[in-house]
Amino acid sequence: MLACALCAAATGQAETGQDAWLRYARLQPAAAERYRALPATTLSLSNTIILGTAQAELVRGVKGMLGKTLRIAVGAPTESAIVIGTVRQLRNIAPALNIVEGLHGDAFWLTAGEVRGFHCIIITGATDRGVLYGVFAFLSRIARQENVFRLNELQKPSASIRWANQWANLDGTIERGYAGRSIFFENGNARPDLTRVSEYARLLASVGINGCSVNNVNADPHILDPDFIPQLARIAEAFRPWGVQLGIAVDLSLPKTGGGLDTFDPLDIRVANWWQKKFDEVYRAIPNFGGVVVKADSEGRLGPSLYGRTPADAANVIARTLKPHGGIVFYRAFVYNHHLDWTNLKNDRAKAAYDVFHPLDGKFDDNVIIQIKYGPIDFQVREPVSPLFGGLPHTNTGIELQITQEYTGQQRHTCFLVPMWKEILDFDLRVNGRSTDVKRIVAGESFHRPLGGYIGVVNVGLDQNWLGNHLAMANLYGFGRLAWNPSLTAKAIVDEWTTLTFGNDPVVVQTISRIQLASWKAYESYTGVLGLHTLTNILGSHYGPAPESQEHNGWGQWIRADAHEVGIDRTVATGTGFVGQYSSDVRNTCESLANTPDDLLLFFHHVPYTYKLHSGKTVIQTIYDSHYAGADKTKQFVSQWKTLNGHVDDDRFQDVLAQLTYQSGHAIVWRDAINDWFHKISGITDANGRVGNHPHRIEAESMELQGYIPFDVTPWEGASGGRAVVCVQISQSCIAKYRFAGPKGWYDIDVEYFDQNNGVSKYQVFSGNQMVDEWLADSSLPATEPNGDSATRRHITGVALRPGDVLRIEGFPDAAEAAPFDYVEIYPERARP
Ligand code: GCW
Repeated sequence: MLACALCAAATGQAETGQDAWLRYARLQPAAAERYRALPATTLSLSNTIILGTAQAELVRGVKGMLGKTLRIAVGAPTESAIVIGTVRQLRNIAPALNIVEGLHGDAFWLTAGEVRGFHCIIITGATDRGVLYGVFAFLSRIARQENVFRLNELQKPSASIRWANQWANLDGTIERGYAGRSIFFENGNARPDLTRVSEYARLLASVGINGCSVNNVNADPHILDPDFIPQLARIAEAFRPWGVQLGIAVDLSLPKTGGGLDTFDPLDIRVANWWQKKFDEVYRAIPNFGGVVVKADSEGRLGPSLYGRTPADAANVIARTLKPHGGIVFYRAFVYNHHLDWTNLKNDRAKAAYDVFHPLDGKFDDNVIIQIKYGPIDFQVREPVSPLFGGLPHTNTGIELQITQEYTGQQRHTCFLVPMWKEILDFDLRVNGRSTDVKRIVAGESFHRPLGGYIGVVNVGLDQNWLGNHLAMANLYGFGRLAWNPSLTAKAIVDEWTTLTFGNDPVVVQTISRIQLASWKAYESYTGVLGLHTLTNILGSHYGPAPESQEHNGWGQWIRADAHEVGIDRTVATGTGFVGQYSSDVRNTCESLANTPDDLLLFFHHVPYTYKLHSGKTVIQTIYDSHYAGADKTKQFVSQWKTLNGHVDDDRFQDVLAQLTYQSGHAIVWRDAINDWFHKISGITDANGRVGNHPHRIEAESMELQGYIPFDVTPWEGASGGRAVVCVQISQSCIAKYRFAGPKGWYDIDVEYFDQNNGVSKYQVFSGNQMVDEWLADSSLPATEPNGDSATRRHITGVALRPGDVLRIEGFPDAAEAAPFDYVEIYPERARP
């Protein structure tokens, strides 16, 4: 790997992450030697557009990894070759070949055999797309230094639907996107240059994703304007060589709001005709158009309920216009009332999807898929499986997973979600007392449905590495791999991804896998445990800690924490009755306090803080301890990553180091905010004496201030002691001083400051007259105020201090950012708290 890093450096190629897991990095000579017998030619049995892509990819991959340029041929072999083509074409040219059974849909088969008397490697599938997937699998094997000569590998996707959703707005912004602007749109139009769209389609295809809906589900009415449809056609063209079908999200009120009708009642014949005409127009421009995603009666979007109609009425009217063209309607089950009365203890947002959709089971046309978020709330760090998966045996269903880390750290935190998705997919809903795990339901197997599958909300952006964090790309890779084969283990997936992304060095693979596999539980530990959701600011950024925001509003993400108890009683016996939406087997587990697993306890039950878990610890002590353990874990991620210095290229080494370092600082912000909040509300002290007790901490407001003034942070738990200091002196700097009283020695100093997105303040730290550090608060965190979103930690190592030394922080405000900071921690080297 070191050699590789050097050769990248020698050719001046920076490792930007743009090629993600398709880097095709040159193998070491000894490894490359194993592929010496590879045929020198690649022969395609036909010259269709997708086979052309597949062949070019094969050439590109082999060139990158082995440094050899394959000869390109089309037609019949005249020498030994890597043959690519569909089964039908293969049968024509090699009738004697014994072709494996079961090649349907997107399946592929990698094998070797005689074609016209020449020994060939064969990559085949029922369709061109299957062949393309086979080529990617073949190249992945070489990248991972596996055998490619004695293959007999048949691979079939678990489900036919494997889609990405992008929440891109036509103005170029992305709802819940964390990696720059949209690759699709800018200024109300499709981008003139769609190169990144083609590259994205390549990434999607390489993990078997076959469809992509490109615009925000909060859909812009202009998406179906007559002059926009040709622009969509350009995007579809960029997708087509990679076998990715285009989809769009539509707003159901369109016939009225943009279509000249006085209604959008789905049962009005004029409305049906309007949709028909619209989609005929779409299919004329885009013959392989894949389908539409619908968000209705949800978070302010209009829907059929306005006319007393059901989601089935609405879905079917569009489905019928798409049906002759093979298109699909993805109707989202994310339908709920966000003005719930929080004072009514029987109200429960978690019940909404099942209440709305279960009575409609069997009423949806067969080209409709109900797109169900994995849990009953909304992409939280932990939720139980949505009971709706078990409640629609006569309806097609798909599971909606979120790759963009809206509630799981927004790619500023590493949080590898495959282990969580696997727990969901493996969960057995025991419908009618039979084994019915989620992965078999969405595959259409359990209830014998014709369609079903996986939808991942991705939200890649123009940032070179697509998601803004190199390690986050494992989630996109993992989503595709799981949709293809949900039985793969999280470890197998992450090992594959790491090898392809960072190379074969076992130290690299082990270290990165370790970090990734521990990251979801770590994130859960310092954000919200025991099924409390991610205790973030749900009224704004969905990023930093703000537990209070869950309560006392209509959004229904309540945790019902009071002075004595916490959690929601969702039982049938005494609570909201949500538990009754599950089969009796699952009900028996969750209805009973004793049987409910600890990690979902507070999702299902309202208990005293002193309630003892299966672990033997009380609820409150578990909250305290987990937040410490989670934050500590992120500190280990940093030291583990540091061991890879020299083992991975310097560009990505530094990028990831900066990201993990930031994360380990923000994890402390989370830890303290949540613990302080529970401490205050419960009045129960931490048995281990840490909560509210920070021996190395000097609050900014207690320092000697020149120009700086104390500031009450909102919500209070976003700052230590609820207060920070701000510098409100126009065009001047402010100073905070502290006289050090500890013993002489080497110290590390952490400065907890706030990095808002509405200014670039400068900070300087002096010991006596000597500056020991300076930096700019120039990141783009989602905050315009000092709070738990903007709180950031600067770590300064190796400062020599003597008793009486004066430590001085000088802050230079900029624009609306008043060089705010919260506290300083001074601690002996290696004793980081
Ligand atoms: O969680 C919420 C997000 C919204 C999103 C919505 C949805 C697109 O905060 O930004 O809207 O889910 O899934 O429709």
